[in-house]
Amino acid sequence: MADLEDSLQVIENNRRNSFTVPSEQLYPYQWNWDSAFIALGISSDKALEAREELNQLYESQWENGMIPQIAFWRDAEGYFPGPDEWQTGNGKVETSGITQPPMVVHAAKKVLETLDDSEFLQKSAKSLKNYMEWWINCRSYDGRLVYVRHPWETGMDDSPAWIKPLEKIDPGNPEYERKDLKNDDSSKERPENWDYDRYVYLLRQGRDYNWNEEKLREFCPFQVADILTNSIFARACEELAEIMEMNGEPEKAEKWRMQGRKTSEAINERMWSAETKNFVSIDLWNEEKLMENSAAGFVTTYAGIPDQQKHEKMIENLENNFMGKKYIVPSYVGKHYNPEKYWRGPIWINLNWLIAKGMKRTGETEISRQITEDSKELVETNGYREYFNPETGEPHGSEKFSWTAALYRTWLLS
Ligand code: 2M8
Repeated sequence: MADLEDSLQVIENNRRNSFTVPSEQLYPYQWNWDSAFIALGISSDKALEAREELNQLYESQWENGMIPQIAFWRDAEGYFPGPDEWQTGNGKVETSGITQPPMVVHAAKKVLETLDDSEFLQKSAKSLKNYMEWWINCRSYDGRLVYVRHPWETGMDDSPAWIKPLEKIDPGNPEYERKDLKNDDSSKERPENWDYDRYVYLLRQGRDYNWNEEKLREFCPFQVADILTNSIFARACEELAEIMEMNGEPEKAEKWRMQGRKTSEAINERMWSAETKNFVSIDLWNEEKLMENSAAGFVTTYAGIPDQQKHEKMIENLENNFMGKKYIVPSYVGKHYNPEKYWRGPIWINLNWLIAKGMKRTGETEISRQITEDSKELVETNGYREYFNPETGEPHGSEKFSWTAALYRTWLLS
């Protein structure tokens, strides 16, 4: 039976000293946005552990401000690519050389609402400001939209939106051994070798350029303004402003509020597709909109971005194309839809959480309620699994998956 105590148990069992692994089975290290969702899920009743989770994440931050996607705090078997492949870190810990969506700002704000802790406030303010500045300095051409240079940075690894930009890459025949294909199910559900060859190509290119962002801006073939990352970034700007206020820095707060507005405006101006009736990502090499109908577009509501007209069209798309399934919200609909394949259709609890929150923020309370109810039912019927088939509710991927347990708790606690 899923409940507050049981979900906490999942997280505690996945905790390794000061951080929590997404799941021991598949992902035995600390992941950036997973840790943020985990901290969020325990922020109100286990705030000290949530603080520890985030402090540990801050410890992995690079001198240039980037908080990496993975921090390899322990030796573990069973994950590719591990530290030997990335060959980088910050001197304290080996890490990957890329990042993930900046959910950590929201998580830190939540912990700061529960804990009166000036040391953690100062530490968060400094670390998060450096991280957000890194996005603008190293990952933006116009100071408004930010870009990613690896599908793993988006968190939605094999989203069909990445097919076109990845098609431009000829990876040759890279040698590597995948470790994620643990059984027949994962072989069917995880990304294809076609995708992995290109993931590895981009990783090795980053390594060859010594993770130098300026050089990679010149040469990296995958440079995408991802709609999910930009939406989370816009909201993170608002919340960093609040953290700056708490920390007695009103001028910096104003600067981040402005940044949030600038990013939101650019999203409305540049990332809307009238044809798809959704916000979409852009391939920055040729300014091409990546027209796939991904649930990532709905996350714009999480930052209150869509103007009225676009909002209405987008809800029409959501109702007509995403809500016909038994459970909502499938992560993608369209010609590459597969209800059991990783980020190509299954329901993910973190995406549902972001969309439910966004729908509430933008006045779509009934849709928000429905997403929340479906998500809870999926977990209560099938356990804290990594993803779910929207047509049958059948669970897939890792068992006892940390962010599923953590975000389920936020619904029980609200
Ligand atoms: C998945 O991504 C990793 C690479 O980062 C992988 O497939 O090996 C994604 O679902 C990502 O969003 C998530 O953070 C990570 C760990 O849960 O797994």
